[in-house]
Amino acid sequence: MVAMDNLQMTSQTAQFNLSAYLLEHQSLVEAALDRAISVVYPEKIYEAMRYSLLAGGKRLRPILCLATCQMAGGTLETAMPTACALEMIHTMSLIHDDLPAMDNDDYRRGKLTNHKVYGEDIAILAGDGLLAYAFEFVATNTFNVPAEQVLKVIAKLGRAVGAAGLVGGQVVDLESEGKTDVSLETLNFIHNHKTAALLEASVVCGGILAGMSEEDLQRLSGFSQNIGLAFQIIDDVLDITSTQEQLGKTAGKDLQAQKVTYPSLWGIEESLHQARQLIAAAIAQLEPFGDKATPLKAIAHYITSRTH
Ligand code: GRG
Repeated sequence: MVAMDNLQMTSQTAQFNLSAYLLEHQSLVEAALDRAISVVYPEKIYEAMRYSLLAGGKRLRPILCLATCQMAGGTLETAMPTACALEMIHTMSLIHDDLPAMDNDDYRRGKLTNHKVYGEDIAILAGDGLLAYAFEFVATNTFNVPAEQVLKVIAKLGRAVGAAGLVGGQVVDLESEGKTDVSLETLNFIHNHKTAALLEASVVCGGILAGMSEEDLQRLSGFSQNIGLAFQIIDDVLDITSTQEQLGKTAGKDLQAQKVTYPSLWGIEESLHQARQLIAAAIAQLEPFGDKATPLKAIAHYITSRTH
């Protein structure tokens, strides 16, 4: 188990009931995702899309989007379509990542992976269907926001997903497979793109929807890039220290594949130290937002104390 983050928390953050906040927002997101996709002809593809989308997960990306929009004075309703789209994009990336041509995993979120249930052909198409629908969903379901801001959100999501984001990170990850001399710079490139890019888009899109200034969006971008990298460092540590039951996916995969990870470069203690430093730097970016930033600060602390 990862040691509890020992950063000094403000009394406001310490009093905040993060568990209740996460549960409440998770259940709103679950309901919105359930409503977003219904099963029509050809049923098989909609069932495959829903199978992975509704398989649980922490819903961290949608919650970050909702929390940021609320911090900036926006409503949950304004941000919910984008929050759902973020989860659709994240889920499709997991479906494709688990395919035999990529990570070849049998379990995800405690269930058989999409291709194990529906076959590789349908799993690829379920990912494609979720990706396309994510953009359609933002464009057709976001109300009471100027079209220019919705366009900015769509552009931000597109950049986070494509070769400048997740896809680019995955390519360098694939190229690094089997190599033992992967540099810290390359490892940072992989995770800034594979993991941090979508977390950054989650936070920044919440701010865009609420009409935040460019200066504030820059702060949020700094905050989320730092929490993104910290999240991945902890992910690497958990791969070593947790069980399959805790993770909901195969544990110890990185060690088995002799993959270069943060703990393989730094060791576990130093990895935890680096993650805490990134969280401290992230939280410093939120200071101008005062107490309104309490949920985002608490989520940042949670990243280093989570066990799955
Ligand atoms: C995006 C077009 C497109 C294609 C996919 C396969 C691929 C390209 C990218 C891989 C992206 C990937 C799997 C990154 C890992 C991100 C990560 C840390 C996942 C785990 O996130 P959690 O812990 O998972 O938030 P839950 O299940 O809780 O949602």
